[in-house]
Amino acid sequence: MKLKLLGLAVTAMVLASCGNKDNAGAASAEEEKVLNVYNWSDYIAPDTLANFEKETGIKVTYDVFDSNEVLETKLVTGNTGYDVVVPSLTFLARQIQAGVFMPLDKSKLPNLANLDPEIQANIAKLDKDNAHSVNYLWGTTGIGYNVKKIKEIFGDDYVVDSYDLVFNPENLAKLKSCGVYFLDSPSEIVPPVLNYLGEDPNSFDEAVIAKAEARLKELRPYITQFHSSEYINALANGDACVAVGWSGDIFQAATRAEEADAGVEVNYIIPKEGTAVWFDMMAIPKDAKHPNNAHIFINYILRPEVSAEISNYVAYASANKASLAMIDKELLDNPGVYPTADAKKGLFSLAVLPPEVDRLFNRIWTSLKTGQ
Ligand code: N2P
Repeated sequence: MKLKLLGLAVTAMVLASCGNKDNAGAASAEEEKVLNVYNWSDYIAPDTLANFEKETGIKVTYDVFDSNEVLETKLVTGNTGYDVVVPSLTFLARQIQAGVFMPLDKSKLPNLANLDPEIQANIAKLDKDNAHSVNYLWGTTGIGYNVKKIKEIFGDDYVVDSYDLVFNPENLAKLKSCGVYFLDSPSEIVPPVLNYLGEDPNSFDEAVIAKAEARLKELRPYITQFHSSEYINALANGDACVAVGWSGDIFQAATRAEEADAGVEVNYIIPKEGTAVWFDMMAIPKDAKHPNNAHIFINYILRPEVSAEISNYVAYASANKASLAMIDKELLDNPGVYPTADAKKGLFSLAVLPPEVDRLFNRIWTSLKTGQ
């Protein structure tokens, strides 16, 4: 017991001296020059990490995931070995409550000043004082489709502007043979289905959620694949003619299709009924081994030119106001990336799910996928 107390006292002293400016250099020198980052797949520019390593001498190990559920399972177990992770804001909110993250040391993040104050204020509703997280990019969930295939099946005059294309079983049945992808995540699909059915997308009422489940069961025979990243290539090479997926991923599919020059044209729309908007947040797990390097990395990403380069490459929207002048005009003018004021009215954030609703979502998903 005594030893333990002594240990605590020593730790407290070391921590106190780390907070002292004169010792900041020494403290970081003690940290090994490595950084472990866990980010979404297809979510960074090709040379971002190499440039960071060259400038800082910090070697980055970069792993990827494609759903909040996968990331959360790891975070809750702890000991992830990661120094920076990127959950969506509504997931981050309940992870903060679970004590998963350390508060950021804002004195190490001068580039926070580059962020859009309006978006920061919105984020602060779930991460008080923006204490634990920094926006990486944001986007929407919507419909990606093969322009020619949809015309072939529904006629030249058919306009894709509604979730009716994918959430109405009669329509989806016609698409099965050309490939239908849905995101493999209940939290991404159940709320838009509820919203399409005229219900509150964020209802916690079991009877209301059951309506989404019933509709998904009707749609199930026509969904050829549940996956949250493979739809990019599937759309680009013509293996899928429709996907419920994320804005930037679908624009990346459009770019890949164009580069392949094999006659595939891909487009993305925000359905007129409204859909989910989400914010992906960089945060540092409490047990991170390289928190100082993590701050250096987050501050690097916050540079206007670095942020713009990533945003231009992955086609997601940036909350970095100072970077907007460097974002390609084509992207800024694309209503699928930066929604119009009108489209914004229909966007909803996802709710922070209480554990029982979270369990219900997962049960629905398992039963949907296994057919039991
Ligand atoms: C990138 C996925 C975008 C993040 N492939 C979805 N929150």
